[in-house]
Amino acid sequence: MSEVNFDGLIGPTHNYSGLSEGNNASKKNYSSPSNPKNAALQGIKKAETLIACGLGQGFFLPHERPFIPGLKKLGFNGTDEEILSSAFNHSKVLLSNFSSASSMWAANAATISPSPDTKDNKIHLTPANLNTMFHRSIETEFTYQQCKIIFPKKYFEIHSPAITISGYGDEGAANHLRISKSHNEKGFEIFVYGESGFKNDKKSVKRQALEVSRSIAFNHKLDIENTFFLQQNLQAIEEGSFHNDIVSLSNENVFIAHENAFQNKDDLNKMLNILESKIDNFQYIEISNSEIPLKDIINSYLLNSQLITNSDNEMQLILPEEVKGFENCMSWLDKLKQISDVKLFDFVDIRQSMMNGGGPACLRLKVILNDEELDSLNQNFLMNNERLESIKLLIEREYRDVLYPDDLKDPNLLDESRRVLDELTQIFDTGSIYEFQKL
Ligand code: SUG
Repeated sequence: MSEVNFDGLIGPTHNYSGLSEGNNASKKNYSSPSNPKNAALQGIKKAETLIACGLGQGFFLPHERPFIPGLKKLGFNGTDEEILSSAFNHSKVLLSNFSSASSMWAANAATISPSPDTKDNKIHLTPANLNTMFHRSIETEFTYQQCKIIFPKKYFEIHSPAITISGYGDEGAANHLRISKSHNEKGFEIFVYGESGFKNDKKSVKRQALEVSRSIAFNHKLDIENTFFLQQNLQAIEEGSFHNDIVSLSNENVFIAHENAFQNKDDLNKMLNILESKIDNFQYIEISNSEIPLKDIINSYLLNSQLITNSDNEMQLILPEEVKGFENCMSWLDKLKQISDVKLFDFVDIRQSMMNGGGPACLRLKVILNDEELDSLNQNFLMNNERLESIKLLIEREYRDVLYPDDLKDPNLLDESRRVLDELTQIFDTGSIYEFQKL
């Protein structure tokens, strides 16, 4: 069994529109100029780091943005140019919502349960409904379509997105952890939620409903004894941990979390006792507030790193460069080497994504597969040198160096984006999958 990551290829409209309440970076960088070309190349370089570790690497295609069909549904009409300009004049925020490149954060694309965990030995996948933030909710349909193209029915059960409960949604793998002796063994799956969808507590934005998490666990045919539900710490949410993958992470037998990651210590301890007794060499590493205060965990994105088992069977952490600015995080990494199986560290520059609150782990959807399942994937979505080179050339040629949120109304940007997507469908050999290609 091995880990393959599908990253969201960063699209040509990457921008800072301040759309995500509760996400500090998104709010802080509102209306700053973005650098789409640089962003996309940084994302690719991060993926290449994972390839160099010996892991399989795929990409999801960017979504069609600005999304003209969505604007039409709201009643904007005329030529594309007229639609963009009347939407912008009606509300800049509205146009930004239909123009975000947010599908880059593939950790929010879906929740996946690998085959050793499920009763029918199929891999179960549920595309996230992302209902809490409008700009993200419009990703679901195209993600669902892509999943059906990439992951074949013979091995994958692809569920329709979960129901939405008032303002709460499902944020996919960003709120899901798996712990197992090794990738091969049946694992324990942890679903992390913000609140019950039926509690109307709007003090802070809680994105994931308990009931939705439960429905996914149920649909994925998991063994209830191996499934846990933990609530995100409410203070952590208020301070900016809008997803659980900012304050905890796991890989095989290693589970790392900040002291303030989870709300209910009793639930956590009960679960830890079970994991301790069932998993050989289970390593739970808790970071205390005195070691690294919650605010530094959130600002550094230390735990939004990708913890992987590389092809030499060593555990390796892929961290954002920003961590180097935090002395307490750097000394904790020294300690981690001494006390755990995690021995290797790589730092990646994904600053453009970080400025919208997306670290290394946000940019990828992790899929655990055996060889047969891996061979069954649509290989056009998996990266080799040739495909990566074609994508890089396209980005160099077509992406803008600089983009301001107001540029989203520029009809040339729409044309450029369509050219990019059109060419990507040729590189990935998908046929016509975008709405504008079907006209
Ligand atoms: O949903 N940012 C994303 C960041 C997602 C990070 N993902 C994980 N933690 N797994 C979000 O808040 C900002 C868009 C803007 O403001 O323009 C944004 O959508």
